[in-house]
Amino acid sequence: LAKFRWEDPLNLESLLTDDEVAIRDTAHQYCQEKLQPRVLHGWRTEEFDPSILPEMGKLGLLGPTISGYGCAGASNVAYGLIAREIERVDSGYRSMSSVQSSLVMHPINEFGTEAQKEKYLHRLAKAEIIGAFGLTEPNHGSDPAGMETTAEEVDGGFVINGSKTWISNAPVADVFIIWANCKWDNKIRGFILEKGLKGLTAPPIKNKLALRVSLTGSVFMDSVRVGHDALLPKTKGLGSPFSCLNSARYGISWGVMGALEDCVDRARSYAMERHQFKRPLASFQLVQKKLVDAQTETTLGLLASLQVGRIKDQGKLAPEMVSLVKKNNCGKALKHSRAVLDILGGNACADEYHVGRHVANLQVTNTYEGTNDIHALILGKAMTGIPAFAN
Ligand code: TGC
Ligand code: FAD
Repeated sequence: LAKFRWEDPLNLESLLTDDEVAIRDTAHQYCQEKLQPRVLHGWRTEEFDPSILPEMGKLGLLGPTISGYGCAGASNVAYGLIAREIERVDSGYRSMSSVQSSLVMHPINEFGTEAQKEKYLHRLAKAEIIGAFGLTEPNHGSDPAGMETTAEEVDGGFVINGSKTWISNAPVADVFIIWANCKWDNKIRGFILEKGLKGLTAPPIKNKLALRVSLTGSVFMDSVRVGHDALLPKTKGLGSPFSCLNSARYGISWGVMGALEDCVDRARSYAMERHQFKRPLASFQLVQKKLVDAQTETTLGLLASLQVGRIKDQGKLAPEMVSLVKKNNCGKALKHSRAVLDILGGNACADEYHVGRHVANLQVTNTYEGTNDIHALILGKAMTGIPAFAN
């Protein structure tokens, strides 16, 4: 009989290519050796560490699925494995890197001109410049179709007016992918705005209860003038930002499983060492059940994301597949990280034990890029043909 390995119960490892294993190992080593020692300082201070994204860029971890422009041209599964390793340390680190890769580099690669790709992609891949993605607005989160940000065509280019909120990386961004309703045909398009433009400001949102190692901000655009070359010409309609979300949501589905794996590892070790009633906590049935339930969901969630990644690599992805794994994995990560946190007893309250930090982060991952309930409605529409969110 084969030996059961609780760390990888259904042998996910056997389903990865050699290249994917190598990329995963590079990411794992970097994250454990370089990121993990910095996470508590970042969490306690909310200070942005400007060396982190360039370090990731040096290892080829940014925009890894893009071919050319200094990017690795790796598989979507490799991208997922990277997200899992980064989020094993902290969702905020994964957030700053996945915005750069999926929400800034991806739209430029997908919807940009050759000149835009040449101008931005190399530098984004090395994180010489940092990007942000502005879709959410103060009055329009789950319902971006109602956005109030506008673009008006004027002599020599466009004028952009509006505001965005809860935008990852915004306070340190050099480039902003901003989605705006174009006044001339009422269609939503993407624009590349550069830091320093007159009328563009991006103040931070401080004192967050989660994702404290990554910066989040608002973006205000008061008659910001840009040239015609700021338009991402292949964007047209809400499907364009949503197609970027397909990529980012897919990455999150892997990432949150990494965070849950870290919670399980830590809670299990704690339960093995800590004694009550003259026995290790790990000997109590209720404790074992919490660990097993969490590890089961991690195993199933990772295999589901692997299958979605393979389908994505074959170019046969339906967006609803991404909704399924984003919804399931984020919801399960939140629920089971919360359950295994109980194993730490009073120490759950101490940030050195790390699990509580993951739990706080996982509330946000279950919310951004479409809340758990919004993904239920996307899947409900697919099952019934009836859109529950539409008028
Ligand atoms: P709906 O009528 O369903 O669709 C409008 C057009 O878009 C197309 N479409 C998609 N295309 C590609 N991929 C997808 N996933 C797509 N979903 C829809 C659709 O075919 C249609 O095309 P067309 O040609 O017919 O016009 O639009 P709706 O307004 O009814 O949408 C409803 C809903 C709920 C699905 C949508 O609004 C939604 O997904 N809301 C959630 C919003 C969201 O996810 N925001 C994320 C902001 S970014 C973020 O959170 C980054 S955090 C990053 C980090 O820090 O890691
Ligand atoms: P709302 O849309 O107001 O929803 C509030 C509640 O109502 C939710 O529970 C929701 O599920 C529910 N609800 C809404 N509509 C329905 C319905 N039809 N049926 C049933 N329930 C419904 N956005 C970006 O564009 N770029 C970023 O980089 C980015 N980064 C973020 C980083 C952080 C730390 C956070 C917290 C958010 C970020 N966001 C970003 C925004 C995020 O995508 C939104 O917060 C999210 O989409 C939800 O929108 P909302 O906050 O306006 O909530």
